[in-house]
Amino acid sequence: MDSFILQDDVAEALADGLPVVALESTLISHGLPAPHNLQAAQKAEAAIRAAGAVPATIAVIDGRVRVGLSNSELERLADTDNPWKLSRDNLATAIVQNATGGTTVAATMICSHQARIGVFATGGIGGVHRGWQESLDISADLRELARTPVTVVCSGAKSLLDLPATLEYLETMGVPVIGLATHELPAFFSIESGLVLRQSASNVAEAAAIIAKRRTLQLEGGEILAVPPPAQAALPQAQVEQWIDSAISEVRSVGLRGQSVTPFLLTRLRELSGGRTLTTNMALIEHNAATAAALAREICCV
Ligand code: PSU
Ligand code: MN
Repeated sequence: MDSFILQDDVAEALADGLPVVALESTLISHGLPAPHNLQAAQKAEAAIRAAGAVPATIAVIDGRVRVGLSNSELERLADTDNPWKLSRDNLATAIVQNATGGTTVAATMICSHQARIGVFATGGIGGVHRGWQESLDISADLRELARTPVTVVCSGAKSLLDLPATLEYLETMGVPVIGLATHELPAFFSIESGLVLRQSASNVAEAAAIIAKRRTLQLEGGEILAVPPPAQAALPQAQVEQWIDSAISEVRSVGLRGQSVTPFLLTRLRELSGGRTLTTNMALIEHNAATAAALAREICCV
């Protein structure tokens, strides 16, 4: 039994050299509350199709890596109780144990690369957590970006994280963070972060040229194309920081630790913002998907 399955339309597009964009699925399994998780996934796929590329959402369903999900498989993942959150460390175990789960940025990059898909869209990558000095919580996404040649189109890393430390870590690992028509790292919900990027591309054509040059030079690893959230949906950073500060002090007073901290913070941010962070999250996922499709078209046509 083959444990790595390409959906027909994805396989055909790849065989014909047509543009394909991978999508992660942890945002379905863990990142967004129902029914918004399924909606975000469907909207991202539709945005990629509308921009002239083929979407390939990646997940593990019943122990099989699926590159390209049917709508019923998307629903299946969204409905699964206790789905696995898959990264480099537990991907093989999930396959052997017939598990179902969402792939993080790290696992999606691994599967995309195996399927020969070079462009991948998501909301935000994992990163260095605030308080990393004590917890050592640094997402495996960062190490994956340093080793696997896939371009991740995203709005930076979630502002819950320690963004300056995340940027330092990426620079140390030699991962380019390329701002798309911006010289500032977006802070996920916000256009601004106050963090200056070392490089930017004026448009997707220039980004495609930079990526092609990196492959020619055989520089290992992938890159981040950092896309600010669309202006009409973006939230001011100062406002988001206030919500984060109060949510973090609640975490301390409740005494939460470990894996449960981030889901708690995300839920509280949604509540404190009256649902605005959720609206912004959905909008930027869709926008990044469309941008990734434009990039994939540039790459497949040069
Ligand atoms: N950023 C978000 N929402 C998410 C994630 C990141 O705004 O759901 C997910 C991504 O799939 C990312 C993962 O790859 O969280 C990182 O998890 P960890 O920090 O455990 O590596
Ligand atoms: Mn982590």
